[in-house]
Amino acid sequence: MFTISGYTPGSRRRHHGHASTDINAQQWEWIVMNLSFKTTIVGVVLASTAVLAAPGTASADEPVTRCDEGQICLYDGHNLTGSNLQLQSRVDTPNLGWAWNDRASSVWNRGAELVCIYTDADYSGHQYSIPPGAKQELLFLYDNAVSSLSYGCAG
Ligand SMILES: [Ca+2]
Repeated sequence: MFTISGYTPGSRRRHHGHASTDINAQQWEWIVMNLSFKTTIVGVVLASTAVLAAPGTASADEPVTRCDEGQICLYDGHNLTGSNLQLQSRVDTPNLGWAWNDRASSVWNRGAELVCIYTDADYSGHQYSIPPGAKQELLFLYDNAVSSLSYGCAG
């Protein structure tokens, strides 16, 4: 990465020795070490900047916990991990469809009202209500089982 043009260690310049500004082998080593030290520092600074920047910056390989305010989000994995599905909070969903039927393992209700999840389509089967703002783990009967969902639990 770092190159100093016009100078090569061990080249003929060193052997002439008449100019006091010539860089000897030891000095050259010091320069190289110093440069690589600085390079390392720059690398570390860049790395820590990247780590600090990560939480505020959505990137493609970040876990998908994203859920817009006002939405109801279903997650493929527990603890709001894996793929997610965002649903409009005021819309009832009688059937989650083939892609998300019996799939969710956690739910984040970012809507303003209670949300009910059901293990069968058309608001039947086991029912569980999730308060507004709650992040809900789906376990046992509810894990990989949710098939419909109603806003306000009126379904
Ligand atoms: Ca089901």
